[in-house]
Amino acid sequence: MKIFQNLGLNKLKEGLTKTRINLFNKITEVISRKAIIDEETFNELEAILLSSDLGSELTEKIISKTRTSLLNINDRSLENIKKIMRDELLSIFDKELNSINHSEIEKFKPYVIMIVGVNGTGKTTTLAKLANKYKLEGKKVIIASADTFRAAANTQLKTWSNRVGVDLVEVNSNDPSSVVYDTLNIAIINRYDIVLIDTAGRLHNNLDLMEELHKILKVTNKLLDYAPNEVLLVLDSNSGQNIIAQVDAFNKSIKITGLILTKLDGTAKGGAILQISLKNKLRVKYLGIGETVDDFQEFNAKLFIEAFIN
Ligand SMILES: Nc1nc2c(ncn2[C@@H]2O[C@H](COP(=O)(O)OP(=O)(O)O)[C@@H](O)[C@H]2O)c(=O)[nH]1
Ligand SMILES: [Mg+2]
Repeated sequence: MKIFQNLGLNKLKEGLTKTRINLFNKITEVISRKAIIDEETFNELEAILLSSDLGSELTEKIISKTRTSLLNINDRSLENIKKIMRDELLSIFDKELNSINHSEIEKFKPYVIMIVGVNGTGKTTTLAKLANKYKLEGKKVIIASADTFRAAANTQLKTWSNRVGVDLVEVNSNDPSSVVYDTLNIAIINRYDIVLIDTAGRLHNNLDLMEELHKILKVTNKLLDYAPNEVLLVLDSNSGQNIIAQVDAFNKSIKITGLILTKLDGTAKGGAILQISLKNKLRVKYLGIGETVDDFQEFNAKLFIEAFIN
C-alpha cells in the first residue's frame, strides 16, 4: 500500500512537473536574491502565485498568512516560506472540502454517472479510466455511448470498452437520450452496478447542446428517480483561466456534482483548479495525468498541494 501511495505521489509530481518547476524556480529566485524579506518580496511572491492561476482571492489569503507568520517566526528560509504557503493552502481546503464519500455507490443499483464538458477536454478517455477503476473494484459496469454528435466517438468508446473489458450497448439511434434510455433499461434489468454516460463535447455557449443534456437528464430521471447520482465536469488543465467560464456555464445549466481535471501532465498552470473548486464549493474528484487508463488518480488535496508547492 505504501509503495502504491509513493508511486501515486511520484506520478502526480511528474504530472505537475511543469507547474512545480515554474513555481519553485520563481519562488527560489525571489527569496534567494534578497537579503531581507520585505514588502517587495511579498509582492513578487503574490505575482508568482497569480501566474500559476491560483486567482486573486486565494493568493491574497496565502500571502497575508505568510506575511503574519513571518513576523512571528525567525526561520525565513526558502523551505519554511514554502511550508507556510503549503499549510495555508491546505487548511483552506480542509475547511471547505473533505474527501470523497465512497459508501454512496453501494446504496444505488445502478449508480449512474454522467460525464460532461467541452470538446476535447478528455471526457471519453476519463470515462474509460473510471470504467477501468470500477471494473478493477469488481463492479459490473456498462457504458452509454451518448455522444452521437461525432461519428468516430462511438468507435473510440467501443475500443475503450473492449480494452477495459466492460459492456457497451449498440443502440441504433442518433438521439443521445434514446441511447441512454436503452442502456439504462438494460442496466436495470441485468442488475449492473455502474452506468457511465458519455456525452458530446458541447460548447458551453451552445444552447441547443445544453438542451440535449437536459433531455438526457430527463430520460435518466424518468427511469430512475434518483439518477444521475453524479454529473462530473471534465476540465482540461491547459485551458487555464478559461475553465472558470466553463464551470460557470455548465453549473448554471445543469447541476454539476464534481470536477475532473485532465492533462495535468502537460501544463504549468495547475492552480486554476484549486481556485475553482473553492469558489464553487465543488470537489475535485479525479485527476488525469496521461493518456492510458492507469494515468488516473483520486484527488487528494494534501498530495496535490505538496506536489504543487514542492
Ligand atoms: N496527456 C494527456 N492527454 C489526455 C488526458 N486525457 C485525455 N487526453 C487526450 O486528449 C484527447 C481528447 O480526449 P477525449 O477523451 O477524446 O476528449 P473528449 O472530446 O472530451 O471526449 C485525446 O487525444 C486523449 O488521449 C490526460 O490526462 N493527459
Ligand atoms: Mg468524447
